[in-house]
Amino acid sequence: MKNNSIEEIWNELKKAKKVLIPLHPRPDGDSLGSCVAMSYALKKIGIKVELISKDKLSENLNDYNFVKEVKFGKDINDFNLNDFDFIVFLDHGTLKDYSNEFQENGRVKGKIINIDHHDTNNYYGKFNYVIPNLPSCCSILFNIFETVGVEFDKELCRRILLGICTDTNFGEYGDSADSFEKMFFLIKKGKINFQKEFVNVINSTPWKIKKLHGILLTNMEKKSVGKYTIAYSWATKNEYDKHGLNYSDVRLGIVCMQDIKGVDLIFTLTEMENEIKGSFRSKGFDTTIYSKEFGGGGHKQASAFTVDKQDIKKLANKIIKVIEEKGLVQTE
Ligand SMILES: [Mn+2]
Repeated sequence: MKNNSIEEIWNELKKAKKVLIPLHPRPDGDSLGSCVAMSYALKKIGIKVELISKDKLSENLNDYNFVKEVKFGKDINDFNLNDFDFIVFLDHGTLKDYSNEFQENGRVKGKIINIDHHDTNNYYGKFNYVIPNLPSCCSILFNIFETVGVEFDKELCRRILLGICTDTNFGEYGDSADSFEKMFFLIKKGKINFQKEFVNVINSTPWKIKKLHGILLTNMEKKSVGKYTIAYSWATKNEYDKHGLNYSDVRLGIVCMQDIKGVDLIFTLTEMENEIKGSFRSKGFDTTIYSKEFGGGGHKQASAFTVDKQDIKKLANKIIKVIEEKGLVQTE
């Protein structure tokens, strides 16, 4: 469980002719931002890049012009990996969403560069650079590009800024000093119209997400665990189907419950085609101790898991039981 140095990783990358960069499943703004930023920096030094995403982005992210560089609906297994010198995994806390065949292929492991900020990351790459106390993967890329002397032109600034803004909610979560320092630099250096290009785009909520919020707020219940209060809710496929949500949209559901006064921990369950997606959020308590119990992970303040389709209310009760057993553990 040891990191390689930034220089070591960059020197390896520089030798490459072609690399594959997959966005993570159900990609968010940090996944998109870090992948298009890395792709941009590599293309500038003459390296060919294949940028792919199995899943769609949430609707508001599609407004960014660099989205056109991503080939959607493509999986790693759609490519002959012999054609690539490296597969660069950015913002991937785990590879467990990829097929076993892919993970167990030793030849593939030798090609993996792992750059991430999830504390559940198990250093799955040949080359690893995992910094769990940085609040976004784009924050790590900022450090990498700064160290190796990549020029921060307007386009690179925009791409990195997207990941920082979305993963930290404009500097609110995690190491705010790190986020604000980098946001300040990027906005100034890139001469970016922050409100128009970032705040208004990221904060605009699509109709279908507002409808999902409505379902979640209606179903919401609360429960006392010791001296703490948890709030939770769920949305079944039946309830939201007519609004046409995709996997990436679902993660935006829980946002509507984050500001309830007197609530210490929240979770939502959303039924998908063949599985149920669970999300946890808390401002002061570790959520990963529960999500790990259901095969998931993420950050202490925000984590998620996916389980096979089952009765959604029974699942909610199972989760409450786990929370009662483990108790609430303060993050600091
Ligand atoms: Mn991230």
